[in-house]
Amino acid sequence: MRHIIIPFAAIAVSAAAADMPDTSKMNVLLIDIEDCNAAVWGCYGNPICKTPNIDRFASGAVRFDSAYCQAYCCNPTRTSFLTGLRPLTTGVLSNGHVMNQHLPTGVLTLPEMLKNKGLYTAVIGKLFHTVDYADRQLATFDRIEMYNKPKGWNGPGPIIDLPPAERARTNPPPPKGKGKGYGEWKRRQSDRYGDSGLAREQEPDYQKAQVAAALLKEFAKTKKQFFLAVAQARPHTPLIAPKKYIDMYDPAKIPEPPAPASSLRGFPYTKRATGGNPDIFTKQQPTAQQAREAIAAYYACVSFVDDNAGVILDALQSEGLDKNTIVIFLGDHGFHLGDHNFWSKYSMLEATRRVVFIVRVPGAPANGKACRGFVEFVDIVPTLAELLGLDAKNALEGTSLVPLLADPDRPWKKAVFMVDGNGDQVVRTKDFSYLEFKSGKADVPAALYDLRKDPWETINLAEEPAFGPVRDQMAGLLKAGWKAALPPGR
Ligand SMILES: [Ca+2]
Repeated sequence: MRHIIIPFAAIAVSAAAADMPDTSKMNVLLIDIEDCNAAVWGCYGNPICKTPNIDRFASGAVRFDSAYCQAYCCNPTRTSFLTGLRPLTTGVLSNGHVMNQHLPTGVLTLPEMLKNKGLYTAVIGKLFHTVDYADRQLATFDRIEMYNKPKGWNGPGPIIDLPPAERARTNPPPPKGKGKGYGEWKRRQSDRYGDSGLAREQEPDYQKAQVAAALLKEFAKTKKQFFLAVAQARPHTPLIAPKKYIDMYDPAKIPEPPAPASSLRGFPYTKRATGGNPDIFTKQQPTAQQAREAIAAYYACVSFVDDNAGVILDALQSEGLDKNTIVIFLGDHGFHLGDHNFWSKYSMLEATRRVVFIVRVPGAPANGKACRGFVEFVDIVPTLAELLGLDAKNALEGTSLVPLLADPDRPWKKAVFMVDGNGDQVVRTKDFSYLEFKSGKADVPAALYDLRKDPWETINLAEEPAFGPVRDQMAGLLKAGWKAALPPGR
């Protein structure tokens, strides 16, 4: 079995760690939301979308402005950030890869590491991609709420009685395995946006926040060190939310998406830019009006999630747990909102790579500041391993962020990396992004963007002779991989 690494990390960060409080007995609260464009949050600079709860949380936490996921859909990104390993190591490269059939022998996931350390572990909603893919890992949880239970799990029943999810009752899918009927239902479901037809109290995402508040109340009494993961299904498609959130945004006041098709040169995904998308507008591109309506609906979903996060964070505070709980707020990967004529995910571009990622460690010197250094989701496990003294066992492929929680301005990684299930890869530095396509899904073998002049990645410079040396350099960095981009002295 491979062994770690934590001793090395602990020595290497000792200077910064000296400024950090003793975190070894702290609890961990992870709020993970689905398919979130990082730029929609007020604290990330969005002037329209209203997110007062997370803005307030960020004002007392470290907001990572240059945070990147390692894969662009649920299963590979979650498997990566829950193991501290990159997708090429986990072997989980797409939503179709069953985690327990691909993970190398002996690899632990974060909840298992925390359980081994003696924490009480609880999960509300989705953490791993599906219960079938991670039954062994889910079985280690002390509590599972609002999610399917793995075989053999024998934990306590629901902490509060909730009515069955209205959505499932009012709009049931046809039986799975019926082929076309199910596919068509799924498409229509996913393509919807606007009023969900439900009151906030009927929405499963709000109910998850209620359950979280109840569990936090219990944790305040039992005083056991805990790990609690709470999911939010929005702003994943369908982009539906209670009417009061939809009414917050007037589509007429939503600006046109950037990077329109007319601005693209040497674009890698021309077929997709003119045809259907995954998850929404699946058959054809939206009209300009539909695009504005969908963005407004996305903002409504984000404001809804923000309110739910506020319920959880308020409960943490009112139970007196905020001073002893590490809080991580993240979106599992990004989302296109009409830029490049793209909707949803499944591209190697910035809108899917960049993620919302805010961390509050009580007493950390950098709380209240933004960190602009490159960080990756694969850094989460090394960070918690250092903060809590976990035996991660896995040969971790990220870098503990503890030094940045003490000093967010110190020099850090020079690049971030992402892969997809087809062998396509991207490396992004401060000035350039470089994409290599192996799958045949793209129309070009490579793309190079000068982010200093072209932050929306519209003009592919890969074949420009003047950029030959840059392309060679970026291709070399992509080949050398993450170890060639580590922070100084790591
Ligand atoms: Ca997702």
